[in-house]
Amino acid sequence: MNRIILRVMGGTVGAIGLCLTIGCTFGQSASQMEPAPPATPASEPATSPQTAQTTPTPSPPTNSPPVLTAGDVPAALGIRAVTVIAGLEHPWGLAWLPDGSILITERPGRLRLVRDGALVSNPIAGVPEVFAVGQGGLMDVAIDPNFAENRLIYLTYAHGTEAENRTRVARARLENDRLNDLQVIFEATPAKSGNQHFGSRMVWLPDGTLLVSIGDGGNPPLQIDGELSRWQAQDRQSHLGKIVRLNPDGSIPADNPFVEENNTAPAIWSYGHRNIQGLAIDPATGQIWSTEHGSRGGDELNLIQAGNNYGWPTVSYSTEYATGEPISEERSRPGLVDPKLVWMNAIAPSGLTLYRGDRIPDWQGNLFAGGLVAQEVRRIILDSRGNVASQEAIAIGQRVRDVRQSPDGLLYVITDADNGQLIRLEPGTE
Ligand SMILES: [Ca+2]
Repeated sequence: MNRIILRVMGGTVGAIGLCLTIGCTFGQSASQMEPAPPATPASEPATSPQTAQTTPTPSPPTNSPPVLTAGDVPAALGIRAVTVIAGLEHPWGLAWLPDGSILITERPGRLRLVRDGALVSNPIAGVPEVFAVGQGGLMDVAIDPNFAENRLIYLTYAHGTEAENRTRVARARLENDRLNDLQVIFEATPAKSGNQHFGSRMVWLPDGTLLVSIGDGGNPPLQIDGELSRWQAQDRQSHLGKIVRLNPDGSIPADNPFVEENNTAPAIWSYGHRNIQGLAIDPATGQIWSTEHGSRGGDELNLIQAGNNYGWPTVSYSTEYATGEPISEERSRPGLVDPKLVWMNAIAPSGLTLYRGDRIPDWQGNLFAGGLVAQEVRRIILDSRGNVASQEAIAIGQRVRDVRQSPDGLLYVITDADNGQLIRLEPGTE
């Protein structure tokens, strides 16, 4: 890992300069820099859908080199974490209903309801059967923008077997605490083996279409069609390693970026992704942000625009779990979009939210990224051009699976554990 860091320092002076201005620490101990690779590569991760309130007017992306960061960042001050609910089994995603109650998925395959501040003891009935192994299971939950009229909710989940599985999206009507009229609206193609990289975050665009992240199929030695599964991310006939954009019934929007091209899956919105588990929209600007796991190190924050190629695995800052060798000798290439931020040692980014609440004015327009390995929420402060200016850490002390803004303008976190928690972040000390 030292070798990798040195190469960064030797080759990306501009980025280091930026990094120094935000207090990145390249001098930490080897143990800090090189977290042991998890037996099941770590962490995977997350986000739930938010509905934008305004017409998007994204500012043009800038081409600054990514900010590279490693090690600790300053602690956020004046924020306390309050446990609201405990006893959730590996919760993965959450979404608020119009009445203020909260739907929370549990990865083993249950959909829970928090009503009036208490966990309803019986799970919601009617959830589809899921492939609940490794990183797979019941994943994200999203509420239809017209939920008040149609009662529709959307679920992402892993479906199939160890030998052959896919990320699916289904929708159903939530009526009297059960799901009715369940309908599978999307299934990623091709099928893959193993139990890694299901992606699965959902975000609504202001035009009523749905973005869904799909993972690349898994780490070596997993293969699809005779090559490493990770290369699916560069195959535009495959849904793996992509963000797809769907109409609410699963049909393909006529203005998706590749609908006119031959030999390209028309659902694709962006590609070259490894495993996006954080996906968020800025309701003020319509900008779409994502976080994705690198292999070993090299986790990324990206600003997503339709039709772009985000590079995996052609270019990457991360290294192989098994050998520590670079995934690629190249970290950037013309035509491939660079990340905005690279966590050189993994935080294992999970859920992502762009804060537009009014309870904590200092947080306006900041990104909040959960970290599974980091066991914290990273506050990411953007400058007026949408580039990363600085970061702070809100310690949680547990693997953070998702972070969302609540309707009342605070942030809520769920933690990835047998006894997972729903935690509220609010102004205060102690
Ligand atoms: Ca990338």
